[in-house]
Amino acid sequence: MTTPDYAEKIPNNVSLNDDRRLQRALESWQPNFLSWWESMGPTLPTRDVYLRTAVNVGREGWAHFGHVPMRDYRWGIFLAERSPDRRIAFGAHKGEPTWQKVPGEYRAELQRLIVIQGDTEPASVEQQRNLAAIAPSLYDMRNLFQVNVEEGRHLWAMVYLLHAYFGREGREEAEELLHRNSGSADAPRILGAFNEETPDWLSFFMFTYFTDRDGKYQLGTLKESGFDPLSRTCEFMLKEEAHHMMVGTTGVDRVVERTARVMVESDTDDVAALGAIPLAVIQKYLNFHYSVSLDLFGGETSTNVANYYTAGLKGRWLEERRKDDHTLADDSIMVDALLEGEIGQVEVSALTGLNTDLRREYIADCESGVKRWNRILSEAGLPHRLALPHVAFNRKVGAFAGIEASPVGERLSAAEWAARKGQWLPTDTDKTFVRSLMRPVHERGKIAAWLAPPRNGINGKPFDYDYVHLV
Ligand code: BYC
Repeated sequence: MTTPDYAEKIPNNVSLNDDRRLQRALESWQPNFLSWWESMGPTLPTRDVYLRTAVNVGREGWAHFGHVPMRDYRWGIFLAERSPDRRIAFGAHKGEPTWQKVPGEYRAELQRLIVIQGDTEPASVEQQRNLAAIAPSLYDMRNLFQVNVEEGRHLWAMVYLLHAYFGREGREEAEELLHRNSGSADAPRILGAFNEETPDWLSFFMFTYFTDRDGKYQLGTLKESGFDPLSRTCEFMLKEEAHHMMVGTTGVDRVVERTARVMVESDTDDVAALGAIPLAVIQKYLNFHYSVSLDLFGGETSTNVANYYTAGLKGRWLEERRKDDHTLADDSIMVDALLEGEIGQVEVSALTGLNTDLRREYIADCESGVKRWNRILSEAGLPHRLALPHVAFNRKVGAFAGIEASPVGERLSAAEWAARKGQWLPTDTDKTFVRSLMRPVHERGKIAAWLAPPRNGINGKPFDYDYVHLV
């Protein structure tokens, strides 16, 4: 393990210097990455931004904060420290030493998992590229850019694995990661949620709450991988991911807080005319982002996931804390299913139900967000509450992809759905309204009227710090 050297072209702690071929390959990918960043990354020109840059992987002092021109941000390759005695914790290879190279028989599956993970990272940067121009404060703009540069670094993390361990095919896949684009008709991103738009800041906060949280859970399962370089990469990515979670959680907090305040002060639910976002609109955005994020966990039953687990490639959330045999060959699980057209549950083998297992961990985490937003409402003395919609609501992947259901889980005909979906999902009118609030507030210490200021600034700095210098 080496300490990253920032004098190098690609800062890294993987001794890139010792492998000239790999170093050259990555150095030739670097300009392509930068030209992707220029053409698909943030559109608002800035002079510099107060950014966190990873400088080490230890528990303390792993990041440095300072104003940097965004193009000069040092996207590096960082793997968590290696534990020499680490053993595979699950599946058919349980107890064997973890792999330092790709096992030939699992090459295709591992590559696929890494490509899917890698594909989401630049996708989110593309989705968020126009948001800075309508940022509600310099603090928020800085957080957006922090998330963006770190998603760029997470792309580097996956590209490093592809280049270092998957030969020519890996290098080709690394190129493809820059060619597919979010929402493109010809070459879209792989997973559904990453082709949706993020046209406003309410969407951004919901995305960083719900979709980034899928990232947290998927990275958590890949951190368990028997392929040690993947595990160590994901471990370090999760460290950065905590900030993205904070942006989403406190972002929605602050929207709800502001709305609640206007509702109480003016004694009305109809806060749109007063420049705040009505709770009903917040609920619709929540419904949308939660349901498309549920799709990211794949089908309720999946032979892919059973194979990944048995092969030791992708574990469960907090695998080592689970009290079972970690092979699951004889276990079963109840999963959501459509039973003779009705929404119900069916018992399946625990292995094929692993996507459901992970989705349930995720749902429990999402419930904690809703609880905190409801606490804000209750502390404001309001009886209104937000809620997660039913798992069958607005699903495009898995058991409920072929049916329609209301947020409380009643089955609906296609005609009922078409007539009522505007009550539950953002309509064009809602989107236009939210968009109308997105007037940029780019002056130091100021904030848009639809959002409460944050309780804390970044790295101990106050809210009115000069987080971003515009050109
Ligand atoms: N959209 O067997 P099934 C993040 C495909 S987010 C389109 O049930 P499986 C981040 C599926 O690929 C985390 N297609 O699926 C967040 C399969 O295709 P094939 C990203 C979908 O394989 C914010 C077929 O449908 N990381 O990091 O068990 C900002 C049958 O499905 C979708 C990962 O996802 C969909 N939503 O599970 C930045 C981890 N869902 O085989 C970053 C790696 C499924 O028939 N990926 N399909 O061609 C995986 O572990 C799995 O591939 C999935 C799917 C969990 C995604």
